[in-house]
Amino acid sequence: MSEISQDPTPTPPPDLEQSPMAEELGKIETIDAETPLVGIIMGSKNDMEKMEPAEKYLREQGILAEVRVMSAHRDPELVREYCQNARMRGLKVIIAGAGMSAALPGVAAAHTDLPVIGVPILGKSLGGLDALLSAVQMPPGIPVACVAIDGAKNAGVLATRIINV
Ligand code: RP5
Repeated sequence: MSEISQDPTPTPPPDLEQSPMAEELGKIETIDAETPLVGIIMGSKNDMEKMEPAEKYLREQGILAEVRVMSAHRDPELVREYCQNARMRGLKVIIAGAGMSAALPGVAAAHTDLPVIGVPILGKSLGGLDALLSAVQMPPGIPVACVAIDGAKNAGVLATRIINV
């Protein structure tokens, strides 16, 4: 039977500043500093140019945003998963832009309790009213804060104000 050796002198606690754990904590802080606070989503890559002013304004304020294309009707599962995980991932606001019968802002709001800002995008017909009404006329309990048609810059401004409350 082998003997278990016992060291009678207890090991002194490691200096936290120098410990591997301190190094890891340092890394986590670095990652946190780079976590996007705003998710900018849009129904089509063709919406990108119209949505760019939101990202630009946020960048000018030093607020990191991530930009994703996902359609409420073409990628419903992706939209659900993204919005359900948004708070856990550290996002504070979702900006959702879409044209035509723009379901994306409302669907996003249905899957998260974060503030959702809708950007109705001018399509080829109805002067953008289709998208405006789809975003703005949400039933009670599932709010979308809707900016003007093609009003992406204001979505960035509003998101900044929400974050700075
Ligand atoms: C919406 O339908 C998109 O947000 C876009 O504005 C509109 C047309 O989509 P594409 O045919 O340009 O992909 O889903």
